[in-house]
Amino acid sequence: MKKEHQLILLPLFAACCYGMSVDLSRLTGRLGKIYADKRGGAGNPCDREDMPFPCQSSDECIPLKYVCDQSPDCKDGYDENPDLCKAKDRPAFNDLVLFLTKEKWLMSSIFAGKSLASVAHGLTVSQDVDDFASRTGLDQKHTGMLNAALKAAKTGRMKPLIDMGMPQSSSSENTVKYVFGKLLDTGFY
Ligand SMILES: [Ca+2]
Repeated sequence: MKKEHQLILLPLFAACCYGMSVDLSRLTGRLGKIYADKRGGAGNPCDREDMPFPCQSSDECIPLKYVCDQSPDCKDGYDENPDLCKAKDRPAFNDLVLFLTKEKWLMSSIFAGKSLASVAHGLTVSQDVDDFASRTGLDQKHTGMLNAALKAAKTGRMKPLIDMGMPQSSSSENTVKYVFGKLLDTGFY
């Protein structure tokens, strides 16, 4: 992959989490999955280096710079899909799975009863908390907890998070602040 494409793909499909270095092979794997999901095959069907992004319901391929530039370039408009464009600024799905695995207290408190994959996917693509609650079926009580947790991270007062089970360690606090900060910066709360 050309270096210029790597530079564009980094912000588009991944965000580095809690000090992990960005692993391009992992990104490529993720792209492969996205492409496979989209067209039912394996790998990226767009083999021209200057037009590597596949539209969803046609054989069109477009340059990455046209993805999420607020102007539809694919006939089906997939390049401006709200989920896709939200995900480009969010931590990557795989990074969120690692985060939720490490911060188990989140899964047993706020996201109790939900699957790791559905929470990670919801956090990646949802426009905001209400959209997330609707996608994942989070009930009112737990949606309230999620709002309270995001508010706590926003104000920097971590007590509500500790009450929800967050370990009192700088490692957990920094990790949660980083990931929640990414959500706050992208309109999730
Ligand atoms: Ca576009």
